[in-house]
Amino acid sequence: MKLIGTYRSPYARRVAAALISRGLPFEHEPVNGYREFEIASRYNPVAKVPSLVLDDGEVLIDSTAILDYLNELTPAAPLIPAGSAARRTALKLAAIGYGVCEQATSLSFRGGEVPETEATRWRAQILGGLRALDAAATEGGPLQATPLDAAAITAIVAVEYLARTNPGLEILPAIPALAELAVAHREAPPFAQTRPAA
Ligand SMILES: N[C@@H](CCC(=O)N[C@@H](CS)C(=O)NCC(=O)O)C(=O)O
Repeated sequence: MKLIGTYRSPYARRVAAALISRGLPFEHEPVNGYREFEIASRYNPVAKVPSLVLDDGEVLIDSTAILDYLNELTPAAPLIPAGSAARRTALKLAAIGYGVCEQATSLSFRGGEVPETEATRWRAQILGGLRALDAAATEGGPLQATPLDAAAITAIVAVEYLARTNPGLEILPAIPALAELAVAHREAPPFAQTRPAA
């Protein structure tokens, strides 16, 4: 398999972290979706990363769809837990982590250009998402399950992405359980091996 997408993209990074966490070998082509349109569009008609090129040449796009595929490869340690309620919870939490990344991107790229009301809404969306993840990261919560599932991987990637792209927000004191989860896994291979330079 070959993963297309720089780890500066939280979406590419969560796929890489999932691959590493499940011991799935892959090559990596660190394409920047914003700056390398031509290369990104070779894999994805809408020129976004990540894409995942399978060994038979099939190309998967979109991190959520890619994680769903990886989940099929790892039935002994599912990335998306089996069972209706657990599955719904994991997908919901992963979507919240994804949403935090989206709004963090908007805030860091365009926060200075938009009316303050818009930036305030983005900050509130980020905080709302992080608080929901924090509640799920408390003792016995779904984000505490081991091995880490797609939701927990996304949550950790989201916290690190937010800290890197919006360092002024100082949000960590408001989300102690989630911050602790991120710290506990900071040096684990899925995160240490995919962390972009500051
Ligand atoms: N839904 C997609 C979103 C991917 C995405 O927005 N990737 C960004 C990089 S973080 C990108 O390549 N953007 C290029 C562009 O929008 O022109 C996924 O989960 O993979």
